[in-house]
Amino acid sequence: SEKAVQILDEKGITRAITRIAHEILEKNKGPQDIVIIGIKTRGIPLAKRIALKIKEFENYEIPVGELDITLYRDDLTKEQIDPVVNGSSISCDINNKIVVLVDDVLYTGRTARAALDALVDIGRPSVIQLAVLVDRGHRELPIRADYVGKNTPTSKNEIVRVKLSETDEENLVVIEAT
Ligand code: 3GP
Ligand code: 5GP
Ligand code: MG
Repeated sequence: SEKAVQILDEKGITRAITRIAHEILEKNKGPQDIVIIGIKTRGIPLAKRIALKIKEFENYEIPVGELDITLYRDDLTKEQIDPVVNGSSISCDINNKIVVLVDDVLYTGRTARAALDALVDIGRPSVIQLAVLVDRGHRELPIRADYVGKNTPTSKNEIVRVKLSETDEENLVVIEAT
């Protein structure tokens, strides 16, 4: 790959996840009634890592669910990409729960919006919050994250490559030019 700039190494990712776990506990005054839901590929290992940190801090097991949102495109131009929920998902009860959605990268906000749609179809959470490892900017909808590992302004022709040992056998985040 061309020029890649590393923005998080393994320790940086772990510190970000540790901080987010503390922030989730602080904002919600403890681990009760929280459900963590990872979005498709890399949101899922991140969700599990956050839940594991909370288990370490509080000896409390938070349920972790999964949501599969894929990109539906009617043609191949980026502007036509619309994220849609792919089949059924989420095995845990979200009624009256504090749902923390987790994704690796927040960009336009369209994936988060599709996730909100899916959640309100499934149940009626008391609160929905959003945690992301990287916020790269360029929102196209009124969506923001409650918990952010790293705010990283990008240009639209860059991509943020997130590698996690569960899916990629190493832990790092780099920005690449396309
Ligand atoms: P993820 O499934 O872990 O989220 O969107 C499919 C994959 O493509 C994502 O993996 C993400 O890592 C990667 N990706 C890289 N750049 C982009 C981008 O600009 N938009 C989207 N939607 N995905 C990207
Ligand atoms: P959004 O829907 O907010 O535009 O983008 C969020 C989703 O698209 C996330 O699930 C994320 O995986 C993916 N995405 C968008 N931009 C990037 C990026 O630069 N890098 C990575 N890894 N994923 C991205
Ligand atoms: Mg993602």
